[in-house]
Amino acid sequence: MNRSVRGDVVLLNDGKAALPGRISKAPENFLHPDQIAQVSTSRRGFLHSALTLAAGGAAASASASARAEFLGDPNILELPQHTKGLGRPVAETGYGQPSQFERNLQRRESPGLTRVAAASVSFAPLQGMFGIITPNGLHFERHHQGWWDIDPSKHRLMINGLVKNPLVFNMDDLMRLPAVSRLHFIECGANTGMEWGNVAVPTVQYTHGMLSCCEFTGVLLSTLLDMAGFDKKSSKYILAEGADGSSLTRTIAMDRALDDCMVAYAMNGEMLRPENGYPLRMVAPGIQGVSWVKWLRRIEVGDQPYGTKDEVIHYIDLMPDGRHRQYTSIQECKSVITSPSGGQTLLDKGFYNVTGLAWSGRGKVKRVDVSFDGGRNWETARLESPIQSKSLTRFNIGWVWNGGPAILQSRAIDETGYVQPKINQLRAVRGSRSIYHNNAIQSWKVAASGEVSNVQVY
Ligand SMILES: Nc1nc2c(c(=O)[nH]1)N[C@H]1C(S)=C(S)[C@@H](COP(=O)(O)O)O[C@H]1N2
Ligand SMILES: [Mo]
Repeated sequence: MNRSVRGDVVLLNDGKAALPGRISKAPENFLHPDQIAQVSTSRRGFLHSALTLAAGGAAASASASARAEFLGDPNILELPQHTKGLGRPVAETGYGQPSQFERNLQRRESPGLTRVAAASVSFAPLQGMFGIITPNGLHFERHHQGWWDIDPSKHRLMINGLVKNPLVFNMDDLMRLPAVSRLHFIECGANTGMEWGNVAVPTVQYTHGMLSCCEFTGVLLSTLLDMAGFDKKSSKYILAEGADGSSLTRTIAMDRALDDCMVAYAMNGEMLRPENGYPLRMVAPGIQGVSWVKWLRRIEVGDQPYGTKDEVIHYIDLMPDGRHRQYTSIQECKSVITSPSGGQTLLDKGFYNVTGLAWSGRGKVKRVDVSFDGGRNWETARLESPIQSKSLTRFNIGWVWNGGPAILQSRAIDETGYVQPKINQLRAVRGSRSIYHNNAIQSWKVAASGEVSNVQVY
């Protein structure tokens, strides 16, 4: 490499620092929520509209933000009202809201996916988020049968099955028990599922946005199972059941249940949001999202897997030989560059802080490598702290765009030594008819025009 990186400053061959380039935001950042419905729902139409919007956005930003002549810049010379006048007293609402200028950063339903009644999903806007914590209002949502705001005074959690003392807790009882707080990611098993085929979903919000990471507070499942006196010899599994109409029920192996699963009532310092399972949800670290049962009302201890509909019909992967993989729970090591990413446009040559997220359902992220040439050469990115087990890890790396075409990729390695695969390596084993557990390396192509798009590199 003909350059060196010191902190965030990239020094070129001549020892000068590269001027920072600018990025226009992904197309959905320009859309008003009402407009998204107007985007064509056909796959090709969606892609086309997204690219058209991206191009339009680039043109607009390029003219609006041409480098200001600092000399005579009225933003410096003229004292604005907010410097001269009285500010408002404390915020109007007791619960604060983001700046009005940030209101287009929203979780969104994919215009390319059809909502079937209340079976719905909204994606987190990863391209506009920082660090590793997902703000509660931007946490992705996935509901099989809609969401509810359940009265906590009426909510109960039952522990039954192979236990000496079946128990029923109300929320007050639960919240008096020894509590733990832990940082964990949740990823829907279907995240990045469209990429199994040849569908190029245009933005990182829709390729990877069924992913979030919060500090959860609650009671370890082992605490509850001990209180109920579970039968240590015969009990091998638990079944978690939700209180919504989807009859969502998932088997979790006892060793995992006892290891780090928890029954959580809080996320990021406040009670769970209704759409994320208020007042109680399962937190199953490293395991696919579907097992994080929301509105959790019952845990049954058993001696064999339960084979529920969400385990034998759904959440199975069709293999090339026609058989299905079942009980695939762990989210393997994965990463994605969140900026620059699909739908954004690089407006100038120069320095970019390339940033992204890495995670593993098996422990900590050990290393993230980034390539700017489609995987021929790799450089090691900086990992930001904290690096926690089964949590998101933020990575950053400096890059100078020379104005030519480039392909950006990230490849994560976890503490078990597992290396995130390329899409063709994954397809060689799993075929292309799966929906779930696609943890392949994501490629973003930067065109000479600066437009960034989703491509698959074999
Ligand atoms: N009771 C219940 N729990 C549920 C679901 C549901 O529909 N009902 N959806 C599951 C799925 S498929 C996922 S990916 C996660 C999504 O959690 P979130 O909506 O908090 O992001 O919740 C899981 N738990
Ligand atoms: Mo899911």
